[in-house]
Amino acid sequence: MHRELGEEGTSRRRFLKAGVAGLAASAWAEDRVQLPFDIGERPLVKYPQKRPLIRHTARPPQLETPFSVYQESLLTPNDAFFVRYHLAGSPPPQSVLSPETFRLQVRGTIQTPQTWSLEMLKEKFETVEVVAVNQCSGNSRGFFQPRVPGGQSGHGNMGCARWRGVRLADVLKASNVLPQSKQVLFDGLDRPLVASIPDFVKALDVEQALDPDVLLAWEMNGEALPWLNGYPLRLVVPGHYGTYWVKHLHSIQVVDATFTGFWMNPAYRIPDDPCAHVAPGTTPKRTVPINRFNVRSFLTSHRAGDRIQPAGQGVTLRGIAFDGGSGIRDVIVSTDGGKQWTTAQLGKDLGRYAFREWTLDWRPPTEGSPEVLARATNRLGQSQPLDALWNPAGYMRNVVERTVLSL
Ligand SMILES: Nc1nc2c(c(=O)[nH]1)N[C@H]1C(S)=C(S)[C@@H](COP(=O)(O)O)O[C@H]1N2
Ligand SMILES: [Mo]
Repeated sequence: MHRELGEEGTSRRRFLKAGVAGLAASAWAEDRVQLPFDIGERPLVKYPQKRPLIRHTARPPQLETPFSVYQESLLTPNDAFFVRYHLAGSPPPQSVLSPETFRLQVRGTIQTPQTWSLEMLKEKFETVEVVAVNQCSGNSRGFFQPRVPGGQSGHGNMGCARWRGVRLADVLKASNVLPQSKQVLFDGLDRPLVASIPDFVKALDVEQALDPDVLLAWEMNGEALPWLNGYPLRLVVPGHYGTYWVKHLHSIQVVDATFTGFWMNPAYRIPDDPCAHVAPGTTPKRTVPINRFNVRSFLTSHRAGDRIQPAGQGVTLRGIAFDGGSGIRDVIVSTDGGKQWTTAQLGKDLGRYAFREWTLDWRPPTEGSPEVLARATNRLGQSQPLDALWNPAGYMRNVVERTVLSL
């Protein structure tokens, strides 16, 4: 059974651990957390440059941000930012990621193939910044009913950071993209360990790749990218699911056809339907590559089961909302399970790709178990469904979440 929304359990149990898995710091005991669904128990594990995070798999490392982090600050600290990899040969060892020897190749249907060092990129092109959310397509997959295969994650496979780098468009223009070009392929330095697993290569249409908001970034929240988040260079595709944000990026290839590599087809595809859903248990007739985020919002100030403190006084409910880049128009909040709704106050605007804070001053009732819902609408008028939509890969959950509090 689901515990209503909420978060990974706060009571930690200590388990004896026989050895050290993967890159995790050596430890004989590990803390464990309970994500708020069946089969949601996971270890909390510390990796280099990271605080203890919720580990889904060790090889490759897949680490989820504990939800309490979103209450801490609007920008997700680097040491708490989630980590996602596909290939067993990930992350590439630090020894091959030296900024001195690192090179980015640009080739394909362009007039001028180029090889860039980090230094040269920084010197030659204008440095720009964007605050943007990175969210995995399967964020919140663990809540899907009926269940679907794939990482059963809570809501912590998302984060918002200030990214700094150069525009991909500037780098492509310096190579003179030929008119027949259709797509741009991105490859990182991680590798499959067996030949049957295809290398992780992602494609954007040329028009998307020339969007001035797409960056080649080396910095996150004012520091070099952490090793596990793509050091020394990654693609940042604001408003688009994390699958396109290729880490340890070392090769850009412009092509004159639609790329059909495994990680574009059949992987990371959604039903070709405005809401990307099909009836539970069925298979979509047509699919398209996953692309922009739909609208989401979360309560971050309180967790399921939290007692409202101090009793009998007004409290402020606080949360976050974001979408695929139009920006948040409004957030409405209900504290009675969805009967009545009040418009929340929006916080500082860090840009149309960022988490937008919302707050609502509220006087709780004197009895009962208030059920809090938040529903965001973006500037295109798109909002969140009250009933969860389903698709076979467990992508793009954006139902209005419910949090039951106690008095
Ligand atoms: N090189 C490389 N880049 C990658 C991936 C990968 O497996 N290898 N996974 C992608 C996916 S699916 C996601 S959700 C994001 C996660 O970014 P993060 O690990 O920095 O949080 O990285 C993307 N970039
Ligand atoms: Mo992802």
